Amino acid sequence: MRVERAALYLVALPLVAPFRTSFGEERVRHALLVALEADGRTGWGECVAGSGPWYSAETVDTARHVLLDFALPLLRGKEIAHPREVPELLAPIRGHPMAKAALEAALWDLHAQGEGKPLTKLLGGTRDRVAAGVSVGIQPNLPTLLSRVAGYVGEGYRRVKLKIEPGWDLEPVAAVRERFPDLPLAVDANAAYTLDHARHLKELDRFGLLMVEQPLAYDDLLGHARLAEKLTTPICLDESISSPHRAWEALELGACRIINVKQGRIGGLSAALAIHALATERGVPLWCGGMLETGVGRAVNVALASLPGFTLPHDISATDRYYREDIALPPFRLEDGHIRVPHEPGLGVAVDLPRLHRYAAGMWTWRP
Ligand code: NPQ
Ligand code: MG
Repeated sequence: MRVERAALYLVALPLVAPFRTSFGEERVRHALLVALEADGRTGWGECVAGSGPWYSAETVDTARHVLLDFALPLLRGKEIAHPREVPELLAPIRGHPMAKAALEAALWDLHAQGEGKPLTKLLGGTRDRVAAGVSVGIQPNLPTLLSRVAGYVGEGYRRVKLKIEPGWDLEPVAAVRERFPDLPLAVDANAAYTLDHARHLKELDRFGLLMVEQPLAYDDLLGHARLAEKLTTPICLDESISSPHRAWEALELGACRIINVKQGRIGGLSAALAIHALATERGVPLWCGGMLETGVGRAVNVALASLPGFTLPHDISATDRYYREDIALPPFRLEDGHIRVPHEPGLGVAVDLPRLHRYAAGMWTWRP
């Protein structure tokens, strides 16, 4: 296939409730969508960058700039036989994994449509449904937290992840653990602590948590390795794992025992497949993280989570956990605590163009 035209859409989708993490609060998800045209078909990809450089250095605006001015031009005139060729084509661009991943996803969608197969099949998926977990933001108080968690547990979510930060950690975890003694429970600090907090973080060990996710800085693999020696709770890395090579380094150093895989953070599905191969070889459990994706990115995550090495419940929730109205249809629903893996050719979701335009905050086109 050869890219004949590209369109980028910035959408502003209101969240059903504010989502607060240690790095800030979001009420509206600004998402950058990429549509590529080839052979009379349209392939879709979603860039997971946020509106500001808080979770990672990239933003929707840096990603748009890199896509339009550098990444798409590298594809000009190129006949692409398989989306796994994309990382090499984009290799001249240093960094910007979120921009690259969006482009690669759109090419996987095009390729899957061309083959008449669902994305799960092309990736090597072996499951027809994936276990749904839910990520619960920092709440104003404990009663609100408990009622939110009770709501999600009642809906059937298989695992709850609490966002923590200094001042909102041991108390909320203790309260949730007391009310739900058997609930699979995890915490995610989004890099809010330092090694000086090691003794404090050690207190988490008594709650039987599945993992503590990204307690320290995004660029501190060695610090995580030191902390891991002190904790019995497994450390899972998210922000720190920016590539398959970094995953290898983290495992070699003992910086984590679990990896949160986000294809959008590590440069695309090919990189996710590489981490899957590495983790399978080493017996390291994986799960698929979430970035408040629209249906486009959610469909990519669901397909990836269907691979055999993704053995822990994911941050893949039903569409209605985040959005009342999504720009892609049909919405993903919770069925017995799981999300069904689409079996239609391509991503298995269709972008609703009237809705896309209704929520659009910007649109750009590119031709070779
Ligand atoms: C995480 N996601 O695992 C991320 C953090 C996150 C579901 O907890 C805009 C852009 C909003 C990026 C909210 C979940 C975001 C964002 C949360 C990333 O660390
Ligand atoms: Mg995280």
